[in-house]
Amino acid sequence: MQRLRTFLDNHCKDSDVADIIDGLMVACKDISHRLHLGALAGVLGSAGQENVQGESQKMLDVISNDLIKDCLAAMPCVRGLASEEEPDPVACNPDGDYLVLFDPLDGSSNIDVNVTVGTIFSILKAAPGAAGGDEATYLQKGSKQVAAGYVLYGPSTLLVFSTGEGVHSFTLDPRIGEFVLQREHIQVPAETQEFAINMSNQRFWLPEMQSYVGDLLKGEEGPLGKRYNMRWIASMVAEIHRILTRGGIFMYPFDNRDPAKPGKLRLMYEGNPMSMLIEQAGGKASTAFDDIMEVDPEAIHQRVSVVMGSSAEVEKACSYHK
Ligand code: FDP
Repeated sequence: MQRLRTFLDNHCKDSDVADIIDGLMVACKDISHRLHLGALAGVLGSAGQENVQGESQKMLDVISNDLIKDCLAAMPCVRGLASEEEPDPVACNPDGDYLVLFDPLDGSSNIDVNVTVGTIFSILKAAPGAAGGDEATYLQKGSKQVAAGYVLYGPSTLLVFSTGEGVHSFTLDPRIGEFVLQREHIQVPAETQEFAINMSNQRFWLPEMQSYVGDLLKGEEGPLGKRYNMRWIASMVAEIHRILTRGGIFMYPFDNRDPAKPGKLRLMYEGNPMSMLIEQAGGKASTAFDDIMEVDPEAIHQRVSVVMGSSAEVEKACSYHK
């Protein structure tokens, strides 16, 4: 049995990054505990307010955000943080070298129905002298991430992360309160017969995406020559975890439902960290036109079109957009 801290000490070149991941898990264990208590913890339901994206916040969105914020702010190596639930980046310790971006509780519309949700994080190096509250210092491409990961709160609580040398997963053992190593160097199979997309948005997608998904639905009689199965959990962490476990393709493409919101997912704390994990595991992550991790960010809460998973299938989806 290998504990998370031992693994980080042996595998992380930078002890600050090890400290951040280890420290974040203090908050994530607390979130996990509250989620598993559910109604007994009195934390279900709406917080009665909206976040910066205009989405209604759940009580647990707010609690998780506060827990992670407090945890990071206490770390000397963290210069600043940015969260889905914070309108602006928050300065922490001026001498810290790192910026942490996170979605405290992704898939939170699933909380009240007791379905898997997760915390997503991305770690970037801060530019010398930049202030932790300065948005510009966060606007780095995904390819600059020094680490990324998620914690999945499901039947068991899992941590999956990469520091740029493969993807590893850990399971929280509630009997000892520690994350223990489960799988090292996870690989996504290149081929798949499973796709995930919210089909109710079909009429709003680009014609190219409609044509690709149309061909998936034609199965073995269509041009792709095989029968596909579909999954939609409506929780990106659960969806990406399934793909890291058995392959698949996950898509949340840009659509024309609301011109002010061309896509649903956020680049800096959803698209980029998940892309790093998928690519470190041998998969591909694209906007359908370009690599997600090569998108030049213009704002902290920027949205991105997402097509990621098994490499051969992502390439196929992208070929419809050429
Ligand atoms: P949620 O809004 O519940 O936080 O991050 C956005 C996200 O969930 C993803 O986790 C999930 O994949 C997607 O939105 C679900 O979108 P739909 O509501 O369109 O199904």
